[in-house]
Amino acid sequence: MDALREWIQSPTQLRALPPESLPALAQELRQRLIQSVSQTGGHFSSNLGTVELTIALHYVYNTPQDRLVWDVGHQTYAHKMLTGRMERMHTLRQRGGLSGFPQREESVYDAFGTAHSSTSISAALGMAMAAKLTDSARKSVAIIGDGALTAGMAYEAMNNAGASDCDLLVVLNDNDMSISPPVGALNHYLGELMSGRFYAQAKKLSEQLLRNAPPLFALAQQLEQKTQQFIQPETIFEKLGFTYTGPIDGHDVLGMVQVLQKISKEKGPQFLHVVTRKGQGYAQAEADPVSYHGPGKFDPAVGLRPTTTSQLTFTQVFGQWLCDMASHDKRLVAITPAMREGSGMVAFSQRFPERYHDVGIAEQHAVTFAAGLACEGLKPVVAIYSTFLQRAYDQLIHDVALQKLPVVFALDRAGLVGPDGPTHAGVFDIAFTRCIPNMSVACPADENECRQLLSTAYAQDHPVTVRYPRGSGIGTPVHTDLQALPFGRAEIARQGRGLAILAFGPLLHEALKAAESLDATVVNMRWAKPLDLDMLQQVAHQHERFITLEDGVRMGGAGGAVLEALQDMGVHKPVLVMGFEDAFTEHGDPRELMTHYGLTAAGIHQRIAQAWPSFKATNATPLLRKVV
Ligand SMILES: Cc1ncc(C[n+]2csc(CCOP(=O)(O)OP(=O)(O)O)c2C)c(N)n1
Repeated sequence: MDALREWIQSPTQLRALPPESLPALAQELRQRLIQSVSQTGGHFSSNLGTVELTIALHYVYNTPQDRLVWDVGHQTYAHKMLTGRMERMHTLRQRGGLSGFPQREESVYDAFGTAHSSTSISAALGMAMAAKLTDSARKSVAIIGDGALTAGMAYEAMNNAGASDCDLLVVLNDNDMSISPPVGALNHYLGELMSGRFYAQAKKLSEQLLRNAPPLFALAQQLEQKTQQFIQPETIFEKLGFTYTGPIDGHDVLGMVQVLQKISKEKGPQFLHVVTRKGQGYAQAEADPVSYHGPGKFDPAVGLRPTTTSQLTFTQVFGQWLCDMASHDKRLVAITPAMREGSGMVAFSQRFPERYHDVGIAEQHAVTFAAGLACEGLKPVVAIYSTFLQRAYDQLIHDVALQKLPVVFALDRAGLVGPDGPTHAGVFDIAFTRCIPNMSVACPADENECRQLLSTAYAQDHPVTVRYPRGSGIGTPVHTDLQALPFGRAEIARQGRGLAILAFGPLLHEALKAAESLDATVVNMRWAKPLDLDMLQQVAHQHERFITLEDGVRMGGAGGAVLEALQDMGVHKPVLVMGFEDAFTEHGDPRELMTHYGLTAAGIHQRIAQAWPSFKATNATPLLRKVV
C-alpha cells in the first residue's frame, strides 16, 4: 500500500486514506508496535488489542478537535504512533523520552493525562459539558476497558452522564481481561450480555463477522444451547440513560468505522460495546496476555524468556510471608484491588483461594472491605501499590484508622517506580499516612527486614503500612520464620561522630556508603511513625548535625517528623532533610533518576557541600587511617 511507504504523521493524513486501505494499515501498525515494544519494553497485550479501534476512532473523529480520552492510557501506543510520535517510540518510558501514558504536555492529541484507571468517563463528560456550555460542536469520547469498568468512579460518571444531554460516547473495550483474569459480578454480566447479543447479531449479519472474533462465538453457542432463545432485555447502560450499540468486533476496522460514523451523528450519551482480544496478532500474547501485559525487552521472534535471577524481589518476599503467615494464622485474609501478579499473590490465591479476594480495580472498596473483615475479628492484609492507596484516602482515615482497626497495608512500589513515571511513583504515602491518628508506618531497609516488619505490623492492634520498593534490595538472605522486630524501634547501623544520618527504608545503604568518608553515624530508623524517640534523643545529644534520608516527598515526610520531634525535644541543631522536592518526578531508569534527584551516596556528599561548605568530618582522615 503506497500510503504506507511514508508513515502517517497525523490523523489528517490517516483520514485522507480510502477506507479500504485501513485493514492493511492496521497490519502494518501492529507489526511496528510489536517491533517497538520488544525493543523498549512496555505495555504490550493491551496495545495489540486496540490497533483497529485506534485507527477507526481517529478516522471517524476529527482529532484533536474532538477529544479522545483513553482510560488508564496503557493502550495508547498505536494512538501515539498515529499522532506524530512514531519517530520517538524508541524513547518510550526512558528519561526524557515519550511517556508510556497519554500526557497533555506531550501532544495535543492526548486530551487527558491518565495512568490510574477509571477516570475517562468523568473527564470526557467534563469536556462534553464544556463543549455544550461554550456552544462548541466538539465531540468527546471515553475509551474504557472492562477491567477499568469495575471501579466505582466509572459508575459515578455514568450516573451523571446518563442524566445529562451531553454528546458523549463511551466505548467499552471489552477483552474479558483486566491484568489478571477479570473478576466480579459485572464481569459475568458482560459475558452474558456479549454472548447473547453478539450471537444474535452474528446470526443476523453473517458468519463472516465472526472470523476474527474472540472465542465468544463458542461461548454464545453454548449459551444458546442452554437457553434455546435470545432474550435481549435492556442493558444496564441503557437503564443508566445511554443509547447502547453492540457488541461489535473490535478487530474489524471497517465495520467499526461504519458504526462510529453513525454514532458520531447521534445526540446524547452513547455507549458502544467493542469486543477485542488482548494480545491480538502476537500468538504468545494472545495465549498468555498476563505475562505480556507489561514485559521488558524481548526478541519478537522468540518471545519472553523465563527470568533467571535468583534474587528475591520485595514483592516475592511479601508473597512468601503472606503464605507463611496464612498457614500459621487462619484469621488472615488477603485483598488485592486487581493486582494479583504485581503484588506477588499468585501462590496465595492458589493455596488459600477462600481467603483470597481480588475485588477488581476498587481501592476504596478494598480498604473498607478490609475494615469490615477486621470488625469481625479477621486479620486483613491489603496488598496495594503505594500510588493506588491514594485512591482510598478517606477510607483509610474514616473507615480504618478512626475505628482503630488492625489492617495491614502492604504498600508495594513505594518510592520511584521507574519507567511508569510520575503517575505511579509511590512518593506520597509517608506524608499522607503519618498524619493519620492510630496509623503506623514501617520502612524496611532490606528484604529480610521487610519480612520481619510485616510480622511486626501483623501483631499490632491498629493499622500499619509496611512500605517497600519495586524490585530487589541489597539481597539480604530472607529468614523463613515469622520472627517480628520490636514495634517502633530504630537501630544504629553505623557508629560515627559529629554527623548522624537518619535513614528511612532502602536508602539506608546509600547512607552507609556516604558515611564512610564522613565518619557519620547512620541510624536505620525503620519506622516513620512512631519515631523511636529514645534513640532520637540519644543520637540528638551525641551529634552536632543531622541528615534525614527517605524515598518520599520532603514535605510532610519522615524527615519532617524528625524535625518536629527534635523541636519538641528542644534540640536546635542543623538538619538537612533529603527526599523529593515539591515537584512531580520523571519517568526513566530508576537508578538514573535517583542520581538525578541526589538520593545516592554521592548526592549526600553534594548536598553537604552545598548546605554546609565548611563542614569537615569530625574524624578528618578515616579513609587514610583505614589504609594505614
Ligand atoms: C486505580 C488503578 N488501580 C490499578 C491500576 C493498575 N492497572 C493498570 S491496567 C489494569 C487493568 C485494566 O484492565 P482493562 O481496563 O480491562 O484494560 P486492558 O488492559 O484489559 O486493555 C490495572 C488493574 C491502575 N492503573 N489504576
